[in-house]
Parts: sequence; structure tokens; C-alpha cells
Amino acid sequence: MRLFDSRRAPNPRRVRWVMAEKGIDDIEIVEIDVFKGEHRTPEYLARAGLGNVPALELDDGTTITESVAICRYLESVYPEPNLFGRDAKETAVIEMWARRAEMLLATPLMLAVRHGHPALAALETQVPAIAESNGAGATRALKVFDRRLGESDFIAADRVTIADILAFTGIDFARMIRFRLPEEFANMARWAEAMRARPAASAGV
Ligand SMILES: N[C@@H](CCC(=O)N[C@@H](CS)C(=O)NCC(=O)O)C(=O)O
Repeated sequence: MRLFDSRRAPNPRRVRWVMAEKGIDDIEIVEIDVFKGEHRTPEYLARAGLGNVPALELDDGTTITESVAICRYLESVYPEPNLFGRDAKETAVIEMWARRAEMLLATPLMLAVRHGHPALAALETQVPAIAESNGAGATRALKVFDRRLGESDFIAADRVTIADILAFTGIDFARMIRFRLPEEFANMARWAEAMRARPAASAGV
């Protein structure tokens, strides 16, 4: 298998994080420089169907894009440690928090960076109001996660799951625009420190 990756980009980092948690070391990494447009070449578009990273090419030539779909595929092939749930209830609770993490934190923060950081002007027609409203929306959503992390060490279960990986990589990417967890969110700060201390945090960055 080959993973089309891009260092420092948040969506590929999710996949690299999952690979590291699972000890997967038999996937070839192909570095794509998005600032040089390597994800928009006819060859890449023919393979991936979209000008996005990450993309996972399987040995039979099938290419999977969408970072969470790639992570789910890896979970099926390398089931341990479990990141997506072991039974119906746990799987649904993890999915609920994963979707919240993506929709309320990771996507808005990604938009705040894309529309707010000068380096991303190479990839995006930037609209400052989009950066501002998405940054503010993500900040408001932190309350929900902080409350949850007051009851539980991790977001969706008693261990790290895909929900933590989506939330943390989204928040960490926003450091590019100096986004910081407000001090009032002490539970999130404790959790973020625990996430940053995991060996998988340095994978692909
Ligand atoms: N929903 C997709 C998003 C993929 C995506 O937006 N990737 C970014 C890098 S984090 C990208 O390829 N950007 C290149 C561009 O926008 O031109 C996923 O989860 O994989």
C-alpha cells in the first residue's frame, strides 16, 4: 500500500496518527507538496479523483480518499488497538463524538487557518470573515468538549479513539493562527497535554 501524505497538513496527520497508534509500518509514504501543486497534477487526479491529500492506494490499485474512511479501512485490517468501538453502543458513541469533533472543531478550525494564514493564500481565495466566524464557532464549541472531558479522560471512551485524534489534530493545526485553548477549559488542557505526550503525536509532522 502507498499513502499519499503531506507533512504538516491536518487530514493526512489523522492517518499517520492512526498508523502510529497501531504500529503500522508497512505502508509506503509518498510525500506530496501541496504548495507545488503536486496534488493537482493529471496523474494525481486520475489516481485520487480529487485534488486532496491523504489518499491511500491499495495493492489492487483501489484508491481511498477521505481521511476518516482511510482510518476505518486501517482499523479493519489492523484491528488493535481499537479506535472505532468494540460493540454497537461504543461504536455509536465514538461515531457521535467523532462527528462532533470534525464538524464543530476540526472543520471550522481548518477553515479559520485556510482563510486566515498568509501561507494558505496559495491554496485558497481568502475571505477574512470566514476565518473569523469559523474561529469563533470552534471556540464556542470547546465548552461541550471541556464538559465531557470533566467526566472522562478521553472524549468518547476510556481510551484514545478516533474522536480524540480528530479533535486534537484540528486544534493543533490551528496553532498556525495562534489559536490557543482558553484557560477556563482546564479539562481540555489536561487532555491536550496527554494527547501531545503520546508517541503518535509526532507521526507525520
Ligand atoms: N475531507 C477530506 C479533506 C482533505 C483535505 O482537505 N486535505 C487538504 C490537506 S489537509 C488538501 O489536500 N488541501 C489541498 C488543497 O486544498 O488544495 C479528508 O478528510 O481527507
